[in-house]
Amino acid sequence: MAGTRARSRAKGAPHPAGPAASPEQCREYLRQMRLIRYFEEKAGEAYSLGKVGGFCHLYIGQEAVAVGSMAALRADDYITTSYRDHGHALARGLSARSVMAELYGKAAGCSRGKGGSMHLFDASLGFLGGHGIVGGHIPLTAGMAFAAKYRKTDQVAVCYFGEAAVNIGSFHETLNMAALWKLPAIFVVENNGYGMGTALARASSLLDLAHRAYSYEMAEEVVDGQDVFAVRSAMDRAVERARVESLPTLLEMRTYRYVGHSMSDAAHGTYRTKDEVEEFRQRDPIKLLEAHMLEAGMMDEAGLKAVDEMITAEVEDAIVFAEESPDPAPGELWTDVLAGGQ
Ligand SMILES: Cc1ncc(C[n+]2csc(CCOP(=O)(O)OP(=O)(O)O)c2C)c(N)n1
Ligand SMILES: [Mg+2]
Repeated sequence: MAGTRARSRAKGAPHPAGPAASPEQCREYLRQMRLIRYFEEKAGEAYSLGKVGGFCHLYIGQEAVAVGSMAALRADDYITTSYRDHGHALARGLSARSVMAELYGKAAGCSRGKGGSMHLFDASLGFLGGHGIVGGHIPLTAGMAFAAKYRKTDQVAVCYFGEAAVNIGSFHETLNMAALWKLPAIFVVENNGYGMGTALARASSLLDLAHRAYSYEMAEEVVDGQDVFAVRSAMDRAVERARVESLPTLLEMRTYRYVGHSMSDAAHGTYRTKDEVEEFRQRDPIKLLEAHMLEAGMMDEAGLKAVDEMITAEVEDAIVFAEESPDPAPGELWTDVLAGGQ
């Protein structure tokens, strides 16, 4: 079946026992993943009600990738991502209020209401987009890595993108340059099996996408993107390689999105079956983590409920905040739009 080989690890083996994460760290992973999941569900609802304009691409199913990988970063590292960016922004520490307000196009949004869902930014957190052009941000990330190396700051630049971007020319140009110039960059391909409605096998001659790194003599790793611990440990290795040795890595995170590509296609789309989605839901990253925590005695049902209540309150508060916030003032129309422009 189309894309089966490339997605096999997302179905993969049961959750590995005994990951080296403290109970506190596990609770924090769970809090962030549940926050993203609920935020996305409510963002989808707000979009359907016409309260959010433009495009909206939800991250439901892929939460372990953003959460596990961001946990390995330092506060001054650089991050770029694609239009499917809400989860990355929240995992990086942008507040639910500032992200929701941005979706609503309000002045209190992280991009002052002018970026919307696909263009979340917060330079103070090194979060440099939110980019709508497939693969467009990959060379930008190499520039950030180059800046870090040039200034000898030992910062790392991380770039998240979907598997459809690996056939874009700039991906290859950037990987070549990053390897040649030994840049402290980490390229994280989130292989969810589909680029819009096109299965990977219909678009790529190579299904093991991490192997693309071989062409550039770059380190690579295939990772179970549904397992937050596997994501974290692969990212730890890549960060060390970047920060200490100033060398790039390509990480292929095998994951799956449980909802449509964007709000314009049906829940599971016509390009895959309900059964397929159901099969992948068996390895829901949140359920896997919860099962581990319950089994290890780190959390009981009451503890899970308390996490739920906390994140529900946070997201509900973000919605009220977004709804009640003012639109950008008309006088702001030309500010922050063009460098030096008025
Ligand atoms: C250069 C370019 N071509 C086409 C598009 C339209 N487009 C938007 S998302 C998308 C699919 C990308 O899929 P993938 O990279 O796998 O990321 P995912 O949506 O699965 O996260 C396409 C073709 C675009 N935004 N930019
Ligand atoms: Mg994809």
